[in-house]
Amino acid sequence: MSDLRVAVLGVGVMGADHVVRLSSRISGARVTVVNDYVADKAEQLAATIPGCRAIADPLDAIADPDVDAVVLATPGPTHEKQLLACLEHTKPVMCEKPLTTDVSTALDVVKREAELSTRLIQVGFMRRFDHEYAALKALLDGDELGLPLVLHCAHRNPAVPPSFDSAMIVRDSLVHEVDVTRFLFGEEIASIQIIKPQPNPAAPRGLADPQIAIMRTTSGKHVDVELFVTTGIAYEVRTEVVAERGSAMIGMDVGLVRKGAGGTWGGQITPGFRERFGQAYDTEFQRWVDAVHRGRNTGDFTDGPSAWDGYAAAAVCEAGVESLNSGQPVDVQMVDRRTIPGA
Ligand code: ISE
Repeated sequence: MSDLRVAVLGVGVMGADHVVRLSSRISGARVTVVNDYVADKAEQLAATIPGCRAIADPLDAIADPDVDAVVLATPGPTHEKQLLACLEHTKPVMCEKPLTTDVSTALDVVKREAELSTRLIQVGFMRRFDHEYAALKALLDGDELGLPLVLHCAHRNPAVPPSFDSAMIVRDSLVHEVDVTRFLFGEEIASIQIIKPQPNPAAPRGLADPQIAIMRTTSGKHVDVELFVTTGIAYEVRTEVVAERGSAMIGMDVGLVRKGAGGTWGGQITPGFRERFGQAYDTEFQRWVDAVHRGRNTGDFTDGPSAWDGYAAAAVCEAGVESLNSGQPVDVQMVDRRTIPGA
């Protein structure tokens, strides 16, 4: 079987990571094209990968005959056009979140893909591929814990870029817990409220950080998430499910525990999401590449979160941003999936 020829669009931190991943750790694929709005960056990166070229226009990169599949790590506002181009050329695409930046364009993408009666779009919610999340999901799918009732989460970043605003804490950070909730519980989120406690004095002026998100699923399960993106410490993502017959927690950072001089003991917290979820990204990409190879026979070029999952997350985040401004609980507005055959 010949290697999948992949174009990586957007080679900032995440995209450049994916280029390295596809070129060194993933089997069955190689990067043949890179693109970035900073042309020099793409050209310099291409020069380090045998058989890889930089193409200046993202739509030309998608259409290129030397490209079988596409990775989008470009800024969110460019996704809609690029996803539609992938659909037009029938090229499988792994799209980093967000699917698109608003609910109506996300729904449009879902409908356009459904019209093709094939699955080409996978959304990069990588936590579903993390060993700990996968173990938690397996536990919940068995019947040992009984009915899950409550989900408690903490999502802490050491720092965020200066461009990060209060709404991005919802759209860029909380979006992962939105997907985790839908993944673990297998149901949609019906309402969301964002509470703004006293802000961290060390946070940039005007940034509402920390935030507490309270969500309710359609069957009435409760989810709370502490979001705190300027801790100055390290990267912490903890998730605890409380169920009918017990509870389970992941994200304790319990790797190597050392006991040492001075009667101290302790270990290491991961510095950032690329380290914490490195294994998840690798697994996600290997499974995606394998699915794209299989897709020629199955018509499904994905193995993970779909365009619908991207749309559902956008709908919850939209309601979350409304609540961030009003302080009130907001109902999530979503179309009924059954009205879009094939979605
Ligand atoms: C970032 O964009 C990510 O996607 C990380 O996974 C998340 O933990 C972080 O909060 C976001 O800013």
